[in-house]
Amino acid sequence: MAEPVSTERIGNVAIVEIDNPPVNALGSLIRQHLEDHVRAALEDDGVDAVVLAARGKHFSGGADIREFGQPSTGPDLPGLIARLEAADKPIVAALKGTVFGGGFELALGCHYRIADSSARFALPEVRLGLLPGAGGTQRLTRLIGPEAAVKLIVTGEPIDAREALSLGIVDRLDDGDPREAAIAFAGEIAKTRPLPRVSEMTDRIAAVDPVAFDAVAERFLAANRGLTAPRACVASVRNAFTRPFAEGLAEERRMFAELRGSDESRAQRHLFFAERAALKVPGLDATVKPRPVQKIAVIGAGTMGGGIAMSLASGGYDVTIVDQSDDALTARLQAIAGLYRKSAARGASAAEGETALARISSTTDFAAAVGGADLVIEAVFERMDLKKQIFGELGTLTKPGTVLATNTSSLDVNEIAEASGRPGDVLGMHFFSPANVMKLLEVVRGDKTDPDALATAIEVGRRSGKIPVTVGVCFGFVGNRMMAARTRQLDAMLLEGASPAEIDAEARRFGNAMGPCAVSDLAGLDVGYLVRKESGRRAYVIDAIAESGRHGQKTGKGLYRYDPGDRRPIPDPEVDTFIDALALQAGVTRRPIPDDEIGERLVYPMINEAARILEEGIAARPSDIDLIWISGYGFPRTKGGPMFHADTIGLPTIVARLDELAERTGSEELHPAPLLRRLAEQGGSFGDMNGS
Ligand code: 3H9
Repeated sequence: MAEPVSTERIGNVAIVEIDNPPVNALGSLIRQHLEDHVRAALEDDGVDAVVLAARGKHFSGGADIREFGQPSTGPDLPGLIARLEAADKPIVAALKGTVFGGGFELALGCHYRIADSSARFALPEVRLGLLPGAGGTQRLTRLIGPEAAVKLIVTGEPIDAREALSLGIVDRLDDGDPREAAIAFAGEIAKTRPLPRVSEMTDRIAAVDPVAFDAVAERFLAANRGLTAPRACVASVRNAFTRPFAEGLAEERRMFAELRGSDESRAQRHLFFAERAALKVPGLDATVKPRPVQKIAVIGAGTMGGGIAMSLASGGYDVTIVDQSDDALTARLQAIAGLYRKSAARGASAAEGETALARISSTTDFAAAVGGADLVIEAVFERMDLKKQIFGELGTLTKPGTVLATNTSSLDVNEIAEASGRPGDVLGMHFFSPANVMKLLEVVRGDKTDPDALATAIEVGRRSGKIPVTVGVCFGFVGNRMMAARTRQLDAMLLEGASPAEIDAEARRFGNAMGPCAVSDLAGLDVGYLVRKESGRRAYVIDAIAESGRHGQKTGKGLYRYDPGDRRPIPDPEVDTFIDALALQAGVTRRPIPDDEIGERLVYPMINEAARILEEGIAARPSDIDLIWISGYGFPRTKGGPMFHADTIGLPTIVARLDELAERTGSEELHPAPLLRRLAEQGGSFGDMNGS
């Protein structure tokens, strides 16, 4: 095995190089080797300057996240960085690719920074529920000033090398090899003194207006309400200009340790790995290559078709929207152009919007559009007969090898696949509304889907900025099937005595932005009603309300009522009276339902359904289910998804409550799934099933 850190001597310059693929994470072993190599170089009388470089594409992705939560060995990163900075010989960082988190902090401890144009800088710790904990908040603030620093630290957004140069993060940009450039530079400045140490810089923090700073910070915090880490980031940047360096550093370290142990950070770290794990699909190894795709036809000019087209265009694909109606196509293209204008007005790049728009065309010529496509995505009404007819035509009109995808949200993909006559090419690509915004893509693998067709859908999703999660065929797949389990409980609770406002209040307390009743009114009660009707299902209360003509916000009345032009839900006594009558008919005596019972019944039945989904192999691992609920259904990120949350509560607690609820309500489906009961009895967890 190659040495994880090595030293090479060129003249009076020592090049200390990290080699820890894939991202040069700074785990304990690397820190120990770095410490040893740098010390040896500094102690060597023949060395006048040191270059700190890294092999591979990336300088460093930061601290090794896998080691968080384990006992720490070797020198800690803040200490190592402090010793580099205190060195009496110049240390020059040679930067390229990812310079993230602890990797960025390491570079800030060097005396000079040279980068090539591939370098991207970020302090993304906030996205893991953390703050930069190796001096990043203190040094970056001193280097570029509090307002620029707080933006980088609270958003976690990367900036490119050019911006880093203009902010003063980088001393020199060189389009050749940054290692070579750093060696040459180190030779030039080897004898120059004093050494610039960021911790000693005071220019940018000398005359800060704290009121102006708070105003800027508040803007960034507004988008992160309810999260702890962003507030800690702001507090720490503030320390950088209000307290001495050593105090600010100690406080940063204290906050970092506290956040690292929090459920909020554990949940976000889990999601980081969940996103990567979801791309590893069982049965799809690295030898399976996606089919080449450039031209994509989207069938259906509805809102969904338009949103899908926008996502694909931003991924660089040429998209043709096909519909029978010229008017529908014209209206959809206008709507799409309007959405791009709106996002440009909100700060997105207008040029990128125009480029994406130019990639979208439309036609009523079905045969021509699908005949030239490498991938076809059908996004028409949720009706099996219609979908089968379309796939029958696609089977003959498309080229061999064209991947055929249906955007169905619940229908049997195997049945649709058979209708095409070439089921190996067929799968589901279930986008979520609004499809240009929502990250989730459920990729539905049919029984006969070819591995390379599956790899194609995953790749197209990934390039289009989605989080593709592969699932198997069943009614509603993973997300909507669990949602249906929740809706059945919601409906039962409405009948038994809970009001929509009580249910929604409990969901908001849990961390949802909106409660499920308000969401149903927003989406339209008729939508769920029609889906259930098509599949022979019924929600006793909600469907009766929909049938009474109350369809939600669009009719001014649903589970709530709405004042004209106002989207705020207002509790409606008419709804109570309506449900009272339904309960009477059903022989149910209504009762107040305690808040904690409402909370449990909104979440535990979903967890139970998820356990059945895992038993059936519809989802490959619990973390895939978490990803689906976080990226497609607004499950609070800080809870890490339903399966992670289940582990946090403790499976025995959930099983005991489900047993009680099943007993009291007589509901068969509330009996704990065998997998859930088994895990609870054996002291296991869903996390164990993720294999990490
Ligand atoms: C930190 O630095 C704390 C400090 O402030 C203070 C410390 C005291 N650790 O994403 P990819 C793995 S917190 C461990 O597919 P890409 C990843 O899981 C850290 N593993 O590649 C995957 O493994 P696998 C702050 C990591 O090229 C493989 O590398 N830093 C780490 O698309 C490839 O990853 C961050 O938050 C890590 N830090 O993107 C950066 N990073 O093959 C997090 C990656 O087994 N990382 N892995 O699935 C990223 O944003 C992206 O991974 C990166 C590369 C841009 C680096």
